[in-house]
Amino acid sequence: MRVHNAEIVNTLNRLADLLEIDGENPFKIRAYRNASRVIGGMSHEVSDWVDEGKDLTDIPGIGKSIAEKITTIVKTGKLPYLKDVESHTPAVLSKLMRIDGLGPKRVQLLHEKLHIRSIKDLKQAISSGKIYELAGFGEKVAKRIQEGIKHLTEYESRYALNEAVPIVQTLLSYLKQCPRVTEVECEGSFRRRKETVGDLDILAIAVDGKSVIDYFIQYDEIKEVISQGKTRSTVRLRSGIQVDLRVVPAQAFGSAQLYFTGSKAHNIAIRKIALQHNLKINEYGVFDGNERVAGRTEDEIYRKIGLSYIEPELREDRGEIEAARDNQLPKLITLQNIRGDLHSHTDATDGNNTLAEMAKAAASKGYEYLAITDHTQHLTMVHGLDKKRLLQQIKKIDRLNEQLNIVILKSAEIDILEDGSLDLPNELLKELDLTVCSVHSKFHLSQAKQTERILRAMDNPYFNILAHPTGRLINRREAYQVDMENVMRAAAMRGCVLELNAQPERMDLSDVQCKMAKDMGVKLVISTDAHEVSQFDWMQFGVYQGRRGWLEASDVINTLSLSQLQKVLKRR
Ligand code: DGT
Ligand code: CA
Ligand code: CA
Ligand code: ZN
Repeated sequence: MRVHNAEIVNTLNRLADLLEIDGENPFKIRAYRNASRVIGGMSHEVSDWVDEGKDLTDIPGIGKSIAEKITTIVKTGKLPYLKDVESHTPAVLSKLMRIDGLGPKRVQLLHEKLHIRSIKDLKQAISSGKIYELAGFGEKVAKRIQEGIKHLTEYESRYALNEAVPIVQTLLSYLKQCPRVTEVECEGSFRRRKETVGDLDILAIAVDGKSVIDYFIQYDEIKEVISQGKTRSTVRLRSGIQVDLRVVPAQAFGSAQLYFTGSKAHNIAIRKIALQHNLKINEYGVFDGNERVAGRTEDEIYRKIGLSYIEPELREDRGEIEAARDNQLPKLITLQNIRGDLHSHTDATDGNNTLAEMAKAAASKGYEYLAITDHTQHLTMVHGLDKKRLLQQIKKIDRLNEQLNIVILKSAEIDILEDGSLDLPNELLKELDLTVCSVHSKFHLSQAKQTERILRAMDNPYFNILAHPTGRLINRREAYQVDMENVMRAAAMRGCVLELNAQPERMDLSDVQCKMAKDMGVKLVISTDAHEVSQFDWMQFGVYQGRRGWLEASDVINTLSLSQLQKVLKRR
């Protein structure tokens, strides 16, 4: 049995929710939430650390008591302390906490007075009007809860791609050990590299489906077998994610891949094209009347209907089919195209590694350059660099640059203040090789004001990169209100660059926004915003997102050589 980060995250979150409903000490609760967030964003598996005997308290945000609990979860798959808590506060209440409009106090009240234990109970209490008997539950609150329930079912139980990756890897390697399986792959939104995935769609080639299903349901990460047939089965894993497995013969693998990779919209569009060729496509093959004319590979299927091969990331029916017909598909960016990272932090501010450690790690990735972008001092970051410390860092970089086989670029992450000015004077900005500018405060300005703020900032000739341009945190914070089209137009005109931030919880720009930027001629940069060396690995996820946004190497400035990059950064 292997315990993945997603399972640890779920367990700690549930614990925090239930303790909050119990009215436990807020500091303790915050510590659990914080730990869960840190683990959710990690690029390596905590269970590997435990196996290697590493000290979990080395992970920032994880103290001794939580480290012990995590170790228990990893080693036993259980947490006795959570069981204790659940004995008086039912686990389902944690789900109710996710609903907008319901905090711990209200959930506690609902449970105690109305014995509500599920969303169904809650809906009933609203429709019967029982809920209005409780203090503080008026029509307005009830309405908000109803909206919240809708929102919950949209977002609930989607997993960040980085959480899904190790879950898929272990499952695939298990299935590959099944002697009857000749090929196995994960399709669906996972193969399309969506930023979040709902469930996993596994496809295996084998002649004898039943023996593969029998083998599959022995998998030790399975919590519950939901259905089990001769060639398909659905299960829920301990990490909470649902898995659909289908077994097909080799001759239909391509058509099954195409079907289960989706998206649904892409499939529907492909079928229409097939009909124009008097062919019928389904998950078993391409048929001319009753005769199967293709199906073994996706490539052969696309060609049969007059299209060139379409990469999974593009399959959303957003113009890829027309482009494939006209031989106009983009040559998508790959991780190998990336020559450096232009957003990273050190232990001089809120990072966990030294400047030299970060630079060496970037060099070992084969990068030509790395920009160090520690925060400058401002209202939200009291430990940010002031003028003196920034100048010291610049000197340190000069010395290191003589020793290392990577060029460290001098930079800083600079706040865009409410009035659109930058939080460092131009006399200091001119000492830097580039600037990374971002909104870290006043998220709630009106759209007009927020847009104006960013445009004013871009007017500064030292402004290079707009970092995490929407400010959203997936499942946690909505994007701030901004007229993105206006921002992109301004960026294109001024030669400013927009960042695609590869932190798993940020991933802004979205795929659609990446494509919009490309179409508007705005240059992008894919950056990890790494706060420790292992986070450089997030680059892969940024590249996936960029591929979904049709980006080619030429759209992204950190595919350039250093000298070409320096030209782009020279606005002045
Ligand atoms: P997810 O799981 O919500 O992240 O998204 P997907 O795209 O993985 O969707 P899922 O798991 O419901 O189905 C997997 C694929 O199966 C989907 O991408 C396309 C195909 N599919 C599912 N339902 C339909 C359908 O009603 N019509 C067609 N043409 N294809 C479907
Ligand atoms: Ca799926
Ligand atoms: Ca599915
Ligand atoms: Zn940053």
